Amino acid sequence: MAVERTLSIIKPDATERNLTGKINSYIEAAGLRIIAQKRIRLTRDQAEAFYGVHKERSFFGELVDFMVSGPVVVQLLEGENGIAAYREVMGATNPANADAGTIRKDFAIDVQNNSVHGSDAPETAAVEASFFFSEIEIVG
Ligand code: RTP
Ligand code: MG
Repeated sequence: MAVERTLSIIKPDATERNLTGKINSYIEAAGLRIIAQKRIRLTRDQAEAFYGVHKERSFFGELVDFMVSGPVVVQLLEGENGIAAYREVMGATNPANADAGTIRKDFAIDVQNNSVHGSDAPETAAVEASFFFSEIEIVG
């Protein structure tokens, strides 16, 4: 196993309900370290670019509307097998299918308002990290 970094976003449904600290406690309990973090408001261009891989999907417009609807907290996480470790504690995309004890099971509202994003592979993690953070913002 290798130490990996992964990009996390605490989504608008969660910041709206003041859940940042609770979600961070799940992240840290999973053995991941928050090595960079900031609260921002995504522009429509940024949200469209970030989720560009989904632009042909039926839910793309709604997804972008949701991601710009309020503040988000973007974070860089680091830990052993970090990408998979975070996906595991996030739980399934649809909270109805998420395992007990996961962030989405405990906090998500529905398949769209699902509280967190996590990178899905080393290549996307690197691209997503540099989308939001410069080297001087990261203290590993
Ligand atoms: P994410 O990229 O945010 O970490 O989520 P994911 O990998 O678990 O799911 P993905 O398939 O990449 O979908 C990205 C986000 O789009 C919204 N979504 N809405 N209405 C729908 O059927 C639907 N499906 C997905 C969710 O916010 C999902 O996390
Ligand atoms: Mg995804």
